[in-house]
Amino acid sequence: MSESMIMEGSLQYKDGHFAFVVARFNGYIVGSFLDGAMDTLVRHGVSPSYITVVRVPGAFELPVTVQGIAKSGNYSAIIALGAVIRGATPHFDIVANESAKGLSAIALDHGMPIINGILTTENIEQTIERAGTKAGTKGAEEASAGIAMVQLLQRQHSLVTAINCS
Ligand code: INI
Repeated sequence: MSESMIMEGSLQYKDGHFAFVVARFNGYIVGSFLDGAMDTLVRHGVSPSYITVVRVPGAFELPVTVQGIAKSGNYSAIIALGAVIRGATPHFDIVANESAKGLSAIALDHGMPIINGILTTENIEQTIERAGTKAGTKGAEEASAGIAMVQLLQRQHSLVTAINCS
């Protein structure tokens, strides 16, 4: 029996340019996501000079900013970071849903990795658990997903090109 082809993104990567778009709202928490994500990118071989950080007021402003960066064509992946806490806002559902929908639409429109690092939680305890305590840091997960997706989409593109040319 012939072997299956398994395509997945490697976590070693040094060539890509990464942009973080970071919400200032709940900055204490989101700052820890950014620290974890930066640390993960650098430990996986990405040069700090290839990383750009853009700050926006809140999660609701993430998609429009990510869209502008995606259009520039200068980045391999964009990682959006934010924290929306249900107890803290009467318009939780609007901020949480619209920001996630916006990011998905940009990823599909541009065919590029847009990582949704917007944490949505019920309360501050759950939030703190994802900011480097019990459940590790969400930022590290998002950075790993960014590296893996850049490489996976590149390989997929090469494979499709090879199939089309054969
Ligand atoms: N923005 C967040 O990133 N997280 C929140 O929990 C939040 N709350 O609680 O309201 C929040 N609101 C601000 C929003 O993202 C926009 O910045 C604001 O509505 C202006 O458009």
